[in-house]
Amino acid sequence: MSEFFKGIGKIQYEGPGSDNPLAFKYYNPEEVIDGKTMKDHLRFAVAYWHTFQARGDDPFGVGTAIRPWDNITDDMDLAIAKVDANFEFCEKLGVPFFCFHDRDIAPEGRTLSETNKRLDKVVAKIKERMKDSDVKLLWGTTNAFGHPRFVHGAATSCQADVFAYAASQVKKAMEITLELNGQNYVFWGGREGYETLLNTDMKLELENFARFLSMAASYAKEIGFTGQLLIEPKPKEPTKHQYDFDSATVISFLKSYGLEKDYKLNIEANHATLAGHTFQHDLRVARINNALGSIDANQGDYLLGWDTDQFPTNIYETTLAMYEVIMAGGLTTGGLNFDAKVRRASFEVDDLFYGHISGMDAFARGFKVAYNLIKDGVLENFIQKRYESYTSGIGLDIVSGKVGFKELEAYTLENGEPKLYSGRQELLESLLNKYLIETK
Ligand code: XUL
Ligand code: CO
Repeated sequence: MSEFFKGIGKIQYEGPGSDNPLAFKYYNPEEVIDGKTMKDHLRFAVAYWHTFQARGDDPFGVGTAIRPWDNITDDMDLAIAKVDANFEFCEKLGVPFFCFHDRDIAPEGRTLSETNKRLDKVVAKIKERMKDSDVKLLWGTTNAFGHPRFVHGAATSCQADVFAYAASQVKKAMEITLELNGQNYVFWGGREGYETLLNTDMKLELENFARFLSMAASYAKEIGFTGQLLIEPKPKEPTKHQYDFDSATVISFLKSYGLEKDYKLNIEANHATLAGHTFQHDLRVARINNALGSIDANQGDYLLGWDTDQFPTNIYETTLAMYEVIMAGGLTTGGLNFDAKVRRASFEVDDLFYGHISGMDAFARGFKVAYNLIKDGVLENFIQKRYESYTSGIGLDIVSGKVGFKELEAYTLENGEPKLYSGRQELLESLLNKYLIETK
């Protein structure tokens, strides 16, 4: 087996003092915090599509990437070689998981059965590599948005035969995810939305979408897939309006169609910001609804209106994200998947390593800061005090459903104008900064 990333060895933890660009400064995989290693808390994953498929092309120019597999011309040989590249890359970085779309690992054939045979070949190769590797599959998914047949959507297509095609594709992708012991299965509705309502039966599309997800959940049970099913919200791009707009919309959709027991959410930072929320907001909405499943770890550019999928480096945001994760009880079957790509001008292989190392360090640091904030009760104690009035007297009567408008009017007439207290935002922000700067 040939080595693809020559000259790059296993990435080691060297600590904050290190200036070695190919070493971790904050991510110490074996460090135990609260009884668990950092590796187990953070559960990083490499995204196959960005790392092994993306070429750096954009609407204005062709790909710029220079990759060690560029000389392989046969597309199946290339698919097999990329499996080796994936395992070598994950092992060198010490990343325990990877994630893929069916079409990332094997190119489509002329028919569905030829395509499925190609998938089987690559899956056999992945299984063989898994035998003597610790690298596992975090989640599998289906690319039901790239091929022209999905021009009007997949589960929400106006054509029933396209709905059927998408179902066949998800069926197979679920089977291979199970075969590879994948811990979750993700649905991201890349074309499940609309360009114009002038030609759209929105009610039927939403109902069909729910039917599709219900069939998927039944099939998962039928084949014994016990992993978590996840929906990844995104408000727009590629469609003008995507049905899985944000956490709140997806949770309400799931509840409307009785699917909330079968699905949780995969929250992506840059999707939350495209929806006009912070990353923390969408994670919080998921957390309080017991729907936080997994995370696509990246960041956007606040000056750009599209999904730039950059490696996460903003420690303020990784801290607040990990705050929600810890408060939710950890990632359980989920992980931090780097749905992130190097910039077009970062076309060398080293850049793939730099991107992942900086993302892993940013989340490791964010995790520690968040852990300390929670351990010291910095925000939670304040929040508890802020809402204290609901724990006794009239507040307790409100939350326990003992009073209605008449009793509340009587209370107000008797007690008069409420005394108000400061929200102390600036104080809390300065405390957060203190933890960001001083956490060891
Ligand atoms: C697209 C996106 C996808 C999903 C998986 O914006 O995030 O790559 O994560 O289909
Ligand atoms: Co994503």
